[in-house]
Amino acid sequence: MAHGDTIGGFEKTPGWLDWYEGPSTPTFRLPAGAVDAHCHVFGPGVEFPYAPERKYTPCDASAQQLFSLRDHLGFERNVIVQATCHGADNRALLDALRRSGGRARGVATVRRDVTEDELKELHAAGVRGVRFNFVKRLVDRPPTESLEEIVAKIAPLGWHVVIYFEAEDLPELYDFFSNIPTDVVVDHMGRPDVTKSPDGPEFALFLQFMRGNANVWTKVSCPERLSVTGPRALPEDVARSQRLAYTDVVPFARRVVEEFPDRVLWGTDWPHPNLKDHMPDDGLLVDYIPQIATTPELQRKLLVDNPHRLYWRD
Ligand code: 0GY
Repeated sequence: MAHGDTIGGFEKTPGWLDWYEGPSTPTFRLPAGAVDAHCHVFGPGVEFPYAPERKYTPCDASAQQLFSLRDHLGFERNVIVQATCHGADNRALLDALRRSGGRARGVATVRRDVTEDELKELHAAGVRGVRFNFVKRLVDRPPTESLEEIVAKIAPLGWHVVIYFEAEDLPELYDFFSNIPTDVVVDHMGRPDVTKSPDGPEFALFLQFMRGNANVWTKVSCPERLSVTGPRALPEDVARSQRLAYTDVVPFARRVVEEFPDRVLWGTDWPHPNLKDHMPDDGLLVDYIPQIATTPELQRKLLVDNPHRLYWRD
């Protein structure tokens, strides 16, 4: 079903896949206090227009719809990340944070000229970080000096920087990232190419980046985005009965969870922007978690302790 094709005068990017309605109930029971630490709101466009500089136009995905999903899956809280389709206009994000009753924190996008008062307003609403995006299909990359200026402005607030990049770009960005003085959170393990070996040089560089920088965390999220075999790597009856999906991503995420148990986060990535071949059942995504965090202790750190430490420390 389409979620508001042209409401507010916005027409979705051709081929856009809408989020999955009626997700299944996960078999895995999330621990009390679990946080979905990577998700977005889109619009609604009629209320919160999409940014003129956006590279895609999504379907609407409102705060209320996000909170319904949270409750259905068994999460208690969300970290809502500003999506590039809203540029540096954080109004939809702030509205969602205010509606959450303290159960959501946010990561915003700001420009170099952001003022102290604007940052204070974002902080009061629940923002605790900014996102720097280096994925070329999503944004035109801003100059490094502007990012350094932003870091200097947000560091005194105790915020962190979320970075999103493709694995092939890490060598070029490695030194810049290593010099960020705040905590740094890498989206989706730096997007490894999972057709390559988790023991190969590309993923080794990412692991080295985390080993060498104790301030770097990562989200072990988005198997649906990284997977090549997709949700049905196993024979369909086995996959369905055991609710195993995206198994080709497991060796990467499990390695990271086990080596850095105190610096990992997990999120659904709802409403899953820009997926091309399938839209995940968010219930099945939750059932991916015990494949990569295999003990109750690792699960508690990933889903409860770590996100609380980073986002609800004040
Ligand atoms: C994600 C991934 C994507 C998009 C965005 O802000 C965004 O537009 O993050 C993507 O297309 O890979 O993490 O949501």
